[in-house]
Amino acid sequence: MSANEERSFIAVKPDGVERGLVGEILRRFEARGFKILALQLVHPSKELLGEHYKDLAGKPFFPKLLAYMQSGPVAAFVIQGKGAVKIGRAMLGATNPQDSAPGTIRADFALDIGKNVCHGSDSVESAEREIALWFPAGLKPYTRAVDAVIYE
Ligand code: RTP
Repeated sequence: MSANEERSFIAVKPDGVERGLVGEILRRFEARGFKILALQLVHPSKELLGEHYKDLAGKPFFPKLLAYMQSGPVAAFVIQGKGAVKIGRAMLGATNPQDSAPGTIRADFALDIGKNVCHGSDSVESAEREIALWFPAGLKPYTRAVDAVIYE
């Protein structure tokens, strides 16, 4: 896979869906130049979330996190493009919205860590794992003429 084809898994969490922020968040990634490679509204099972957040299983906030993530549908999507993982995280902002830099999604739309609107993969390896988990049927790559204008 070329550098321009790096992928990240992004999710708008139930609070973001409830607040009607899906379009705004997708818009930001599209405007930056990323290709939306997959897009789905998911009602995640406890099993899916247990796997997704398996590194956090021992944390005191884990049960609250699972309840939050099951409080409504999640808008799951995959972005593709140069620097997708690092730029994706930067665009979301720090995990705790109290620390997020102005202009990031969490700073612009959230106040509490337990209602921080969105998720983004933290490494290329995590992205691969999360994409396989949330899109088990696989992805269908497609070409975009505009890539010739976005990339040098
Ligand atoms: P995410 O996976 O959602 O992108 O967040 P992250 O990597 O930046 O942060 P992580 O430590 O993996 O935490 C996952 C999510 O758990 C919730 N959380 N609550 N102290 C708390 O109450 C607490 N700490 C974390 C947040 O929703 C965080 O995004």
